[in-house]
Amino acid sequence: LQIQNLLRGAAERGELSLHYQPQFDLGSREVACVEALLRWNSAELGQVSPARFIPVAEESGLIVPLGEWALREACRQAESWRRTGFAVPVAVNLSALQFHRSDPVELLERVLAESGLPAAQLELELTESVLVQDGGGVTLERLRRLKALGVSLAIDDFGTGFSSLAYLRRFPIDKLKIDQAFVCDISTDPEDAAIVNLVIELGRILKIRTVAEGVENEAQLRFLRERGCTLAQGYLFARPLTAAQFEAQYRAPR
Ligand code: G
Ligand code: G
Ligand code: NA
Ligand code: MN
Repeated sequence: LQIQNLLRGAAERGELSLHYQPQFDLGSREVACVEALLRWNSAELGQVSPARFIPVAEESGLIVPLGEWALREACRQAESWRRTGFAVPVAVNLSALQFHRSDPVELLERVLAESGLPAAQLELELTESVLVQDGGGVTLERLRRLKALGVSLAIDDFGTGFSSLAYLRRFPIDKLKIDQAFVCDISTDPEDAAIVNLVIELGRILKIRTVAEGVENEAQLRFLRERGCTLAQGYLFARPLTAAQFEAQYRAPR
């Protein structure tokens, strides 16, 4: 409850920020996109881990304004980079509550217009919990309208939720993020290896890009490259970085 009360005013007190973690193309080895991740530096509690405050935000509904803050800030930052010749698509996490409780299409239209960021430079990461609640086709309708705006859609933590394979055919998905729980032991555990293989193969057949999350070592990378995974994200390449760090490391010198 203390966390919840402090979190309520966090944006107004300027305690929120975003960190940026790149995804690398396994073919070209270049940064393909960057995921924006919320950080909270509380005046009272110090740095609070998202693993602690995101669940509180989800339960209390605070994720709606927090998520909106993150979306707005990520679009502002990406547009500021783009205008100065550093165009990198940004991926933003959208919680199921944001998607279902209010109209995400209206929000996206508003934030894109306000920031000036071209929609093609924005990706939304949705968890499987977004897709399972398909109240009479409302989810499909919203996803189609988001796609019509020009944003791309990724399924986050793929394989940990309840999505059925049928969703992949029905919904206009551009990218599958293979959860780090499966990636962790791919080079030693045959069952995890088989699951990751299948997801990569599924992506190839359905023409959906695949991203391995939580890549930490060369053995995992070798496995993913051999199997034709499209992209990788993880500590082996980069930790989540501040905007300044990300720019300093990945912006080509002018
Ligand atoms: O940043 P870290 O990798 O510790 O993130 C922990 C969790 O918090 C992840 O599940 C991540 O998806 C989630 N998360 C981080 N930023 C946001 C955000 O802006 N919105 C939502 N809904 N989840 C976020
Ligand atoms: O739910 P989501 O996938 O958006 O959250 C990503 C989370 O995973 C963040 O908390 C991020 O800090 C963390 N993360 C990113 N790369 C790695 C990694 O290589 N190893 C581990 N253990 N965690 C990672
Ligand atoms: Na993820
Ligand atoms: Mn994510």
